[in-house]
Amino acid sequence: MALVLHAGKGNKNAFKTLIAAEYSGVQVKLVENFQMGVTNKSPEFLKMNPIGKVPVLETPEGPVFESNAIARYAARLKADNPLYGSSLIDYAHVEQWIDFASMEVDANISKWVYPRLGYAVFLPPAEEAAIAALKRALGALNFHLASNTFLVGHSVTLADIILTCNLYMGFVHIMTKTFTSEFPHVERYFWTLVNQPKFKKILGDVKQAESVPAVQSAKKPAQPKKEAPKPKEEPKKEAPKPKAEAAEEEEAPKPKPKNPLDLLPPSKMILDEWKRLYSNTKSNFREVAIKGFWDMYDPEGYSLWFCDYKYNDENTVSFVTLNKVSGFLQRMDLARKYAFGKMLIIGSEPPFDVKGLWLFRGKEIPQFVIDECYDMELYEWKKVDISDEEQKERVNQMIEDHEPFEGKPLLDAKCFK
Ligand SMILES: N[C@@H](CCC(=O)N[C@@H](CS)C(=O)NCC(=O)O)C(=O)O
Repeated sequence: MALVLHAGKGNKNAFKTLIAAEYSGVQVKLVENFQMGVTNKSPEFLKMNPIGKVPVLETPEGPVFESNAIARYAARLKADNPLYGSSLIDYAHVEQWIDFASMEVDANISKWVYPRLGYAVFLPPAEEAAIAALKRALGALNFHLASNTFLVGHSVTLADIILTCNLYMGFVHIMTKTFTSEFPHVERYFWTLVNQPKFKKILGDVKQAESVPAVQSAKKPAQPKKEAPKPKEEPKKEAPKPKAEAAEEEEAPKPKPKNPLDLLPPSKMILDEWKRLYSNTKSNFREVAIKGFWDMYDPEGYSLWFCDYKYNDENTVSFVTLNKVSGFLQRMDLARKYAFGKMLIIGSEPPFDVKGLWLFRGKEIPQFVIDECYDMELYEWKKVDISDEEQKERVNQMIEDHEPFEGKPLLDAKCFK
C-alpha cells in the first residue's frame, strides 16, 4: 500500500521523497486536496507535525516530518539501496553532501528567493550576504563537479536527489543563466539530473528563471478555497503569515503586464545591434564601435546617464568593491532588454572610485529600475548632455575603458549588456 505524503503539488521538499521513492521502488502518493495554509494548520495535521509544516509522511508506524528525514526513510525501505552508495565511506559522503545541500545551498537560495517573492522581509544587505554565501557554495560545488559526474561515486545517490531539488527552487525562481553561467559544472550537473527519467517524471519540464523577480510586498495569508472543508478553528487574525515556502506551491500563471517601455514609439536605435557591435569590435574601437554608437544613438528613444557612487570612501577593499559592482549588474538583470551599462572601478589603491555610464530606453531612467534595483539610490545620476563635447568624450572613454580615466588607472571595468 502506498505511503501518504502530505504536501502541495509543487513542493520541492516533497519532490525529494517522490524521486527517492521512484529510485527505490517504494510506493508514495501525495495526499489529495491539500491546501497550503489551511490543511497544515488543522488539528489533525498538527498532531503529525506540531510546527505545521509540510511535507509529512504517514507510515504504518506513525508520521515522519522534515523532508530529508522522510527521503532517507523512503530510501531505507529498500535494503542495500544504492542511493546510499556501496560502502561506509560512500554513506558518509552521501550524508556530507545532504548537509551541504541543506545548509549551504538551500538556506542561501531561500534567503534570496523568499524576500523577493514577498514571503519574508526584504533587506538589501541580507540579500547581498545570501548571494555571496550561495556563490561560495556553488563555487565549491562547481569545483567538485568539474571532475565528478555525480556527488558520490558513479551513479545517482540520495545526495544528488536532495541537492537537485534544492537547486531546482533556485533555477526555477531566481538563478538566471547570467548567474549560473559562472558555475558551468553545476549547470551541466543540474540539467543532467533533472532530465533523468525518474526525476523528470516528478519534476516535469524544468525551465530556468529568465529574470530575478522584482521585490514583492508581503503576501497575505492563504485563504481557504470556497469548496474546501472549513477548518474547525477559525484562523486567528494574528496568525503568522504562511512562510516563504508556500511559494513552492503551484500557482495559476498570471498574464504578464506589459512594460511601459514596450509602449514607447519605435526607435531607430536597436539596442541589440549596439550590444553586438560593442561585443564584436576587437580593434579600432574608436573608429568602429564608438563611431557606430553615435551613428545609432537616438536621443528621442534613449537617454544616457552618468552615475557616481555616493560612498566611495567605503571602497577600501578591492574585491569587496568589485563584488558590490557585480551585485549591482546582477540586480540590473531585470532591465537587460532596455539598458546597456559600463561601470568603472577606478584607482590603483583604495579607496576606489566607482563611476558608470548607462544607456536606458526612454528619455528618463525607467521607473521600474528605480523601484526594483535598490543600488540606484547608492549613486548620483546625471543625464548626459550630448550637445556638450566634453561630456560626449567622457561617454566615449567610459565605453572604451580608456586608461587612465580622469588621470587614474582602472582597477576593473564591467559591462552590462
Ligand atoms: N526543514 C523543513 C522545511 C519545511 C518547510 O518549511 N515547509 C514549508 C513548505 S516547503 C511549509 O510548510 N511552510 C508553511 C509554514 O511555514 O507555515 C523540511 O525540509 O521539511
